Amino acid sequence: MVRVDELADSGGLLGDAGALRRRLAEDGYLFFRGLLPVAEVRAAGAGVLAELRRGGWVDDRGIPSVDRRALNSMEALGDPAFRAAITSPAFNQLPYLAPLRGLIRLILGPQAFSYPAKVLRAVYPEGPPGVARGRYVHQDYAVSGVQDMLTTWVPLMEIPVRLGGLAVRPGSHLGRPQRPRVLRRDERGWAAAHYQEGDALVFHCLTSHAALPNRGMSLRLSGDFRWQRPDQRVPAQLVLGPAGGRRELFSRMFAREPWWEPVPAGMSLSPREQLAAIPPGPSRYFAVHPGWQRWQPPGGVVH
Ligand SMILES: O=C(O)CCC(=O)C(=O)O
Repeated sequence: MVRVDELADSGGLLGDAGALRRRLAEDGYLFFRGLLPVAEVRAAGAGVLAELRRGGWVDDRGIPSVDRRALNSMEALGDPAFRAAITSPAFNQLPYLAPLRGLIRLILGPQAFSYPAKVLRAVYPEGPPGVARGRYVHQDYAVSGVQDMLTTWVPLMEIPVRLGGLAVRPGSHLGRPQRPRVLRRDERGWAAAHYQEGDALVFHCLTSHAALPNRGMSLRLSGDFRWQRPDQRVPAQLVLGPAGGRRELFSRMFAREPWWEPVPAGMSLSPREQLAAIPPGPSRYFAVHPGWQRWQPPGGVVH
């Protein structure tokens, strides 16, 4: 098992934009215990699990199927049960909940928005063949090509370290870009937590992170929700969906829900490969390592 340090809880900084930005600039991440209402997170997790159970991913006792249905989320999207889970209202609602949205807006600015494209992770206990992409040490700048994009990683169930939650490397946002590699067992300097429903981990797009191996007996369920300011270029696929629809992804399904908020009007959308091919510009929060001027997007998708 990888030995990890405990994430620092930034709950005491809630409401203080300056202090939150300073902590983010120092550590590259912010962690909050119990930020989100447990009932909403539990409903999202239960809804996701119910869909996956219907599709045979787990049995009635929650034991994962012997045949792994998918290693990564992209592959999982080919499965109707996973599609039902990722399009469920309770899961989609999470980034629109006021404690999370309000927190991110305090840090990024009042117009910051979450991409309608969200990532659901249903990670099987680790075993060959292959290693899930989330297990590679990587930085999310490759996902969007947007400087100062923030990722929020939200556990949809209790996730002890043994079940392979997310680890971040504090301070790594101040370093150079990393080549993707699977996090080694003997590495030091990483931090994670025994996550509970309601917790949220926020990290900067230059912060190195990787999922720990799932050495448990159940699927690990979590969601990634990403955020940016509208006055920067916006990756089209994260707003319109991977197939490049004409309208905001999910707007047809959820526009009438009381929690839905459309992305800001008049933004400038570009293909994300184009944005992610360019080195990041200056950050609003810290001095970017000059090594980023030689940034090359990783060959394969590793987030
Ligand atoms: O949860 C995982 O497996 C990986 C998450 C991740 O890489 C991310 O949120 O960017």
